[in-house]
Amino acid sequence: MRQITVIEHLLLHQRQNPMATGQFTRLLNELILSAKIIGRDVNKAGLVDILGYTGNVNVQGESVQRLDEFANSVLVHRMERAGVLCAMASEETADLIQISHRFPKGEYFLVFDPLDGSSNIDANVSIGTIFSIYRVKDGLSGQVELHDVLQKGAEQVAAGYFIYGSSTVMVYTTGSGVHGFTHDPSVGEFLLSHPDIKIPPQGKIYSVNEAYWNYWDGATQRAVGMFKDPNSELGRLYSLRYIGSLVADFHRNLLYGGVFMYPIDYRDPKKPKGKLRLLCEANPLAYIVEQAGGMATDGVNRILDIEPQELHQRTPLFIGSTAEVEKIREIYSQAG
Ligand code: AHM
Ligand code: MG
Repeated sequence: MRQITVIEHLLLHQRQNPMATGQFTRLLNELILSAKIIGRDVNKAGLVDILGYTGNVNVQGESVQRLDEFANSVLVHRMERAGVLCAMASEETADLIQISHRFPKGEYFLVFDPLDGSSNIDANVSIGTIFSIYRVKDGLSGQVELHDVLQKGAEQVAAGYFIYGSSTVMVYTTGSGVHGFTHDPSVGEFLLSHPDIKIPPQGKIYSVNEAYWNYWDGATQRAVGMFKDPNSELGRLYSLRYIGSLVADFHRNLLYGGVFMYPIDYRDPKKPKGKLRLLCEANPLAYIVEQAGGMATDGVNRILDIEPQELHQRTPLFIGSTAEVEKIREIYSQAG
């Protein structure tokens, strides 16, 4: 069987795909290489103890970074040198990451969560890197300001994630469907394994941290309650699946159908909009789910229509199959 790599796939779809420019291909190549490096270190995370590393210093006297810091530094280092970005933003960094004057700049703005779900690393749970790409005005030079690059999610030109699990998988969209590629270590390439992914219109899975039940408002409790009631309008009893690693929960629901929820809760008054971040988590997954035929909302608004005000803005998130997300939106709209 003919095996197709990500870049071949991008170029094959060149005619329909205006994203297959040299700059964009370069950007994607650099992201893929970064993910291979991150994936390699994720896979050997458990060996750190066996090899006798202590504290933060390894046997060579080099400091051993936490994996999320490592992932962040790999991405910043590689992407800064790619010559295709005007700026970057990372979940790990408070401000915009400027491209040094030593490197050429390009027309893209990259946002990423370098290692989402990293608190799960020690238990061998799947974790992931999420990315979101925007094109910005030409000719941005010098210091890039937030207002130069902040755009709503609907303006994304590409988005995707790498999931480091039983195998490493890359899922991405450039606006013409969602495609998945599995890393084949024997050839060192991501090969097309999930062409044109479509999320089932209704699933059987709901994913939410139900321990926060007492901290939810009535509408959220009603929305979640619906999945435990086989007589609800959705007409079936659901299964609860919650890994606590966004990429892993999202990826499973994308393939099997269902809904992932991270609603507002009132545990922490400092987080009145939930935990997840609009730019590096909600927007890229919302773009993917819509391209796969699903939906993403904050309960009221389409995620991709939210105008971002700040880099690390948080948002409630309901994302997945249309039947469930529509129903949740209905419940919130009735609650006013
Ligand atoms: P992180 O970016 O600090 O890793 O946090 C994000 C993670 C997501 O992967 C996951 O969906 C969520 O936090 C789980 O949160 P909770 O433990 O509150 O259920
Ligand atoms: Mg995260």
